[in-house]
Amino acid sequence: MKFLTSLFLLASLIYSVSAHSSMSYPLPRGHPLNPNAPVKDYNCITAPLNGGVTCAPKPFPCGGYPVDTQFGTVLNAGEIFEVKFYNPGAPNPVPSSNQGRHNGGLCEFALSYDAGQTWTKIATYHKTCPDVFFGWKVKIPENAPSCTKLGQCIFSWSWINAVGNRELYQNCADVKIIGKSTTPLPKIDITKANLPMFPNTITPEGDPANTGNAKGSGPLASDVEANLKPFSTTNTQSIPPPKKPKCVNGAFKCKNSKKSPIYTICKNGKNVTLKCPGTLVCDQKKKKCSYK
Ligand SMILES: *[C@@H]1O[C@H](CO)[C@@H](O)[C@H](O)[C@H]1NC(C)=O
Ligand SMILES: [Cu+2]
Repeated sequence: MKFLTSLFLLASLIYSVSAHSSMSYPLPRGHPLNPNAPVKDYNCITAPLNGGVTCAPKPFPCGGYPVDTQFGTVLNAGEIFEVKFYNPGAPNPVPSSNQGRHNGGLCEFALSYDAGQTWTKIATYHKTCPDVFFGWKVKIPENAPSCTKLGQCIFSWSWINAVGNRELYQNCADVKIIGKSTTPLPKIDITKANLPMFPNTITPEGDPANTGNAKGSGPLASDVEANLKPFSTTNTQSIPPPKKPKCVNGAFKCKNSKKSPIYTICKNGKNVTLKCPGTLVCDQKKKKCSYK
């Protein structure tokens, strides 16, 4: 929570407005505008998991909101879309730019196929995120498999604010994923910090020119570029580097067929190039150095 003036504190006690933004596309669990949300959280959907002035702490993952009654969003493998944010307002769901940016910070977008137990981070925005005045491009990996079991398939936005109390925010959308691959995505965990259950403290870099509710400078071009790259090439950790074939220890090979002293011999799986001592030359038939 930002440090509030007494007037604003009074206003926020009356309306219980949390002055941050929430993810509004895809619409997350608990969101006042989500027609499939069994519980609509007008007051605290925008609050951090840590809780705040008028909001109780919310559990990780996803704030503990009930699963939607049906999928509201279908995403296709390889699809590029823009995540949107705003404050849904309270008590009426009037969109508001009362976004309490805390100078932005670190936004991560991730998929879960197991109800939020494990994650595959698919996009990262540094410094300037979130911001209701911009769209934030994300690509569903082209090799994402399908996910069709309601409650298991989650698109998550998590945010660690740059300025203010150390907090972790998360909204989770129930999304159906249509893919072609049958191989699970590699696990790439989201940044977990600033909560009693994740006690490490992280203060990411922010966007000093854009505080409070002001329009920030938008997504960094370098982040957009990185986020739209083919997923498999940006995540080399998931693909083991091709292993060099090892040679058979002791394998002996003369460099030239004609009386050269140069030969290679395999030691510990590697070819080592050596020279026969003195006037000896390499003899392929005998597999050793010998007299001419
Ligand atoms: C070692 O040398 C042999 C003979 O020249 C070659 O066939 C093999 O591919 C080499 N192996 C490696 C691991 O460099
Ligand atoms: Cu705040």
